[in-house]
Amino acid sequence: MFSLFKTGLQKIKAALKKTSSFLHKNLLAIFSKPLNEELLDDLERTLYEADLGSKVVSDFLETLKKHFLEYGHSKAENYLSLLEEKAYEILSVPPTTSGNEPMVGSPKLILIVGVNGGGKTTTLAKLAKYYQNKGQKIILAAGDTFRAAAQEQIAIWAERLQIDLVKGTLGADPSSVLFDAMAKAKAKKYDLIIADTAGRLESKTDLMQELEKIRRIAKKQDELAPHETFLIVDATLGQTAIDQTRTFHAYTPLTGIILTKIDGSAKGGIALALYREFGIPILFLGCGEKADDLIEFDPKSYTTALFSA
Ligand SMILES: Nc1nc2c(ncn2[C@@H]2O[C@H](COP(=O)(O)OP(=O)(O)OP(=O)(O)O)[C@@H](O)[C@H]2O)c(=O)[nH]1
Ligand SMILES: [Mg+2]
Repeated sequence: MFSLFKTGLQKIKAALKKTSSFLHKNLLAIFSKPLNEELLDDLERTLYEADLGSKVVSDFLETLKKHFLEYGHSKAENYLSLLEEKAYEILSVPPTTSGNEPMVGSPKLILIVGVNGGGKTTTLAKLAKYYQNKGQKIILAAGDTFRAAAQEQIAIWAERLQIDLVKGTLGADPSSVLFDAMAKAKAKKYDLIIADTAGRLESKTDLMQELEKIRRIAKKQDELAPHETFLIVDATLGQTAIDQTRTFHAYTPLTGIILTKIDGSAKGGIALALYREFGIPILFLGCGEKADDLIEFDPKSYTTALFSA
């Protein structure tokens, strides 16, 4: 029967279309000839352009060379399958952090962090809807007290999704907003607090240290908090995402990464690059501006989509 609802694989294929078209077209052209040094250079360039990152690129090159030495020239399709298998193998290595564990203890706090304009507030709304659909009682904490518009933006989402919100006042300490939200969540038996934070450049030490303070204050309410810290990364940034992740992880241990704007990007390989580098679970992909534009990250669907035509 014709279905209006896309399956997970269809959604991820659509979201990764730009990246997979780019990879497929270039890799097929390269693999149609017997491998030689010049083609390996072209191959390396193509893989870098899809933002797979240096570690994944060398994993891929090694896999191909090994196959070539053992079996000689193969059909292009075989090479593509080899890369797909290798990508899946990379994503199958156990993560180094927990990441989106089933809700234990309550209320649970998810802290949303990332650089300016990466999609934090929009993703927070998408997550709120996602967990709401799973039957969780949710409260949002408007921890971006830096921009006036930020409070309004989260209030609009809360209203639209019919989810409770603890607002802050402009210029207030974001920790205090979080503290109030956690107190309310405990008293009123919420399952989950999702806390927004202001955008911060990873190079601004004082702002990064503010994250440490936010964590300290959260621990006054619950020593296990924040139970999750999700870094929101704009996929269109490419390799900059690696540096961002490294710095954020150093100031506030991350338990998960959500890649946004994957819909407009030919740099969808960054998910693989990030996982290879840090082992922090990639949890979701953001693929648009609406509350439903959130795809649960599944390594199998991702690798299939990445190497599909
Ligand atoms: N195409 C697309 N746009 C997105 C996605 N996620 C967020 N956006 C858009 O990106 C812009 C910034 O999103 P915000 O959620 O305000 O980003 P932010 O990180 O909260 O920004 P600051 O609070 O200013 O640091 C908005 O126009 C969003 O609609 C996505 O997955 N795909
Ligand atoms: Mg925001």
